[in-house]
Amino acid sequence: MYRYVAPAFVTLVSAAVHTVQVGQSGLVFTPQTISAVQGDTVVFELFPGHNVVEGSLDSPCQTGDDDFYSGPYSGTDNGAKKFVVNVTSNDPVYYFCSVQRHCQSGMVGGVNIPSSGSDTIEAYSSAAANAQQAETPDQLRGGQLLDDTQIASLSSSASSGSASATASASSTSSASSVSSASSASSASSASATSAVASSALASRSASAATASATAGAAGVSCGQVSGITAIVLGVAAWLV
Ligand SMILES: [Cu+2]
Repeated sequence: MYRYVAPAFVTLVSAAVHTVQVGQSGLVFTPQTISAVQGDTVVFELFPGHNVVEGSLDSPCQTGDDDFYSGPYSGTDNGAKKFVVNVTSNDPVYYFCSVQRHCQSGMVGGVNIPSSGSDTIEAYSSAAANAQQAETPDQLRGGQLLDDTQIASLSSSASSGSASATASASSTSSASSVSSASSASSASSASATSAVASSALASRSASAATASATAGAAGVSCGQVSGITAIVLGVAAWLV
């Protein structure tokens, strides 16, 4: 007599590409804050006379050794200079423009910034107003300058949910530093875990993967480009 055993292993990967305009509308990041999850990508479009430097809430307009910096604006880019940073955790990340007194004037922004309490972007902005001087790193770090073709391929990778988006996102994660430490349990790994649990229950059915993919999509907050990859590996074994 044969028994049909078909456990399904599901890996769910979601990635979004978020675009932030740096100085297109004056001394502001547009949007000022975004929500992103580990594995997402942030594309900073640099406009004349601005840059983006990662900082911390405790030291407004100052940067740390592991923080990202876009490098200076070259003078001819006008939004064509795109600095791409990988989101390596779900923790808040604060950043500012270090040109002249832009930071003190409120040119600050962030990822996953609390909307209430003492850590809001307004709190960072008002603390920045009192900073003596904005700090500019010596050279670009913590991200990559990519051209439109490379950005497009990044976006299409994310929307098709291919493994390459994940691979390129991880490849620079050691150098990049959207946050100091990656959290042990990301939203995506949590989704993957629940997907495995669901599929174990559903066993032979692909519906578990569909349900989990829907749940994962709900977690993609920016939504400019989102991709969901559900890789279902069904292992069927015929046992005597
Ligand atoms: Cu600026």
